[in-house]
Amino acid sequence: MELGTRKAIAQLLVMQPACEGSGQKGCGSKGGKGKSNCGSAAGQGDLSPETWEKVKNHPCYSEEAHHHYARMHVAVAPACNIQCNYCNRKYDCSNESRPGVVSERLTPEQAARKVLAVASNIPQMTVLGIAGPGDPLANPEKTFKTFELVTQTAPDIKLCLSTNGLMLPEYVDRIQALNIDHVTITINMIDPEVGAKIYPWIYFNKRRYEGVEAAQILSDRQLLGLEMLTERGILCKVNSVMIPGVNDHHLAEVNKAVKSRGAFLHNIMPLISAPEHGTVFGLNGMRGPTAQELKTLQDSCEGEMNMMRHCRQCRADAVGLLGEDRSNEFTTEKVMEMDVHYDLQIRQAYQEEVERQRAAVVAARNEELKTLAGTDSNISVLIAVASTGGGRINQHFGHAKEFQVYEVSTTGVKFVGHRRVDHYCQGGFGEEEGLETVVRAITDCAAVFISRIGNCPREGLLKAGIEPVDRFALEYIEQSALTFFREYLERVQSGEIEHKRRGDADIRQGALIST
Ligand code: CLF
Ligand code: SF4
Repeated sequence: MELGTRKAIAQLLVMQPACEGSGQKGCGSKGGKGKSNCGSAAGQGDLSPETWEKVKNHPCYSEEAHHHYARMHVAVAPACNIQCNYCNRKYDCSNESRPGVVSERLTPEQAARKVLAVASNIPQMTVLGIAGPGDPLANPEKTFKTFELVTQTAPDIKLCLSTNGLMLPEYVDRIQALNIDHVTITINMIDPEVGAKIYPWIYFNKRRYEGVEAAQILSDRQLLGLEMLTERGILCKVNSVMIPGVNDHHLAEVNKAVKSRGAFLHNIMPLISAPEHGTVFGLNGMRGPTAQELKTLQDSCEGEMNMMRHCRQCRADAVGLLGEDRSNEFTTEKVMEMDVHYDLQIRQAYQEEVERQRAAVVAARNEELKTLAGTDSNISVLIAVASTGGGRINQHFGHAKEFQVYEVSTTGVKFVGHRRVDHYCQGGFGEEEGLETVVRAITDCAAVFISRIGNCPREGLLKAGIEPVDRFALEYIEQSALTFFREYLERVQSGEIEHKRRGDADIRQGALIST
């Protein structure tokens, strides 16, 4: 490697401390054949080498990868061919993060330049997704043109598509021809009676359909599209929005149906619903699930296939690691002025370094896990963690915009979700009200791991029965969680503390702020 390249990597690693390792078990299953275990040392588990190659640096398809690798979306697809009662694409706000929300719509040419600009600045950006703000396959020419341009100029970037599935059967061949290896279909029902409560209409074959008839057509097309993709070896993820009182009890059936058709991963996400979003569900006061309701459903489906639990319900123009949004750094105006220098060698060298560190973290976790071998206990605890990425506990309590939540037991440590919060520190001062929202978001956790914390929030958390832990600052999350858990069991055994079942937590919606 040339000296210049080495210098560039060193510089990037200093600029991007998030590229440090993690030891989380990967998610996913064998392409086309349902559940498998990705819990081996490097996260590969029993995936075939070909499948592993596809998922290892995709932040959505591998939970482990999401600590290290970033994705970006380009908003080239404004139109949609169906209406979902949880969607309103008119609303935009820089403080808002949810699917369908964007600040700028791009042409394919603008999008391709933006991809190069991001790839030059964020070498761990490995995936380009088109996810809206409407439906990519209701805008097929813009969508496929964008993918074509990116394939020509940045061939190492994985292509990813997210669709409602209505037009999917028509485009499966084109998707395959363009090497789009990852497709997400949002499937909220397989029963059209349930579907009629979610979709007021669809527009198909130059005709508008409503009610049960519309839902039946949509469901048939979604399942057909899924089958066609998996037959061709394309990895499919199914997203489902959990809508309490509408499809919450039905999603286990959806899970079985998509598994039997070869879906790789199922992502059950909470409904985002508030009156100010102007959606039908929001205006009708439909609530989203609580944290425990969501986890219970995900846990119940996990026996059927692997569940994605790290989804951040991104904007259609999101940029960065999941859980951060750097889209403001890459507006069209800024991208046009940027000196774009896409260097494949630098990107590859950077990613090799990420892989080296990732493997080291997995090894550290596995070593720590050995200390629990032979321990017999049915206790499990949830732990909230403030992290900016890299699998490390590296964020000040007051700066956290979200907490990652892990469940620890004698069998190991697993990522179970994230909780968005308002910054506790506003303008350098802690907010009493801010602490209350944090406590509500992580009240089901026994401890919160942070790199630092002030005295006021420390006392407030202790009062709420949540132990603030800063002694693992900058250490690996999973290794630290296992150490904490081993000591927790010892403290319970000695009578120093009492293990209690904790309450349910709020899922805070739409508070991710662009930086
Ligand atoms: Fe984007 Fe979706 Fe591809 Fe990921 S997002 S198109 S698969 S690159 Fe990921 Fe964002 Fe969740 Fe989507 S966290 S909303 S699952
Ligand atoms: Fe909105 Fe997507 Fe539903 Fe279309 S398919 S209405 S863009 S959520």
